[in-house]
Amino acid sequence: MTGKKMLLVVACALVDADGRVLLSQRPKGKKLAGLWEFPGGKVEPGETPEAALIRELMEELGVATKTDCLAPLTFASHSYDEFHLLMPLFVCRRFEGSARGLEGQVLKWVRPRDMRTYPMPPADEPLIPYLIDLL
Ligand code: 9L3
Ligand code: MG
Repeated sequence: MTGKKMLLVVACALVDADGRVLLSQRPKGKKLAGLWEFPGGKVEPGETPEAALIRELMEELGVATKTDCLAPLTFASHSYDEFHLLMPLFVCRRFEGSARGLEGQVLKWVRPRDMRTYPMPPADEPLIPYLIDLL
């Protein structure tokens, strides 16, 4: 028992034709600023994880995708001071539009084996080996 609130956040490994995955740098002023994360965000009440992710990808990156194009890969379970984060990671290889940092964030397409050189939030880092295995 931690007594912490559980926070459900969905994240995506967006994969390009070369097997690179999109990382998004958290902007200044936000929590964990400067760290490179898998794009995504909080699941709102009444939303499915897939719907939340489709919404976030459009809001943050201007990328359109569909539930059929989201494959569950693994998840993160990580305790922050204020809450416990549960974060499913989906893989998406089929999407429309070229990703842009619509919230001012810097984007980078990175091979999973090169991700160690990008400082990540502690929840995201343990997900890298699953992407190395997959891609
Ligand atoms: N978070 C961690 N890794 C990620 C994402 C998308 C989110 N790949 C954490 C950071 C915040 C919380 O989840 O503590 C909520 O995310 P946001 O709404 O601040 O982006
Ligand atoms: Mg977000």
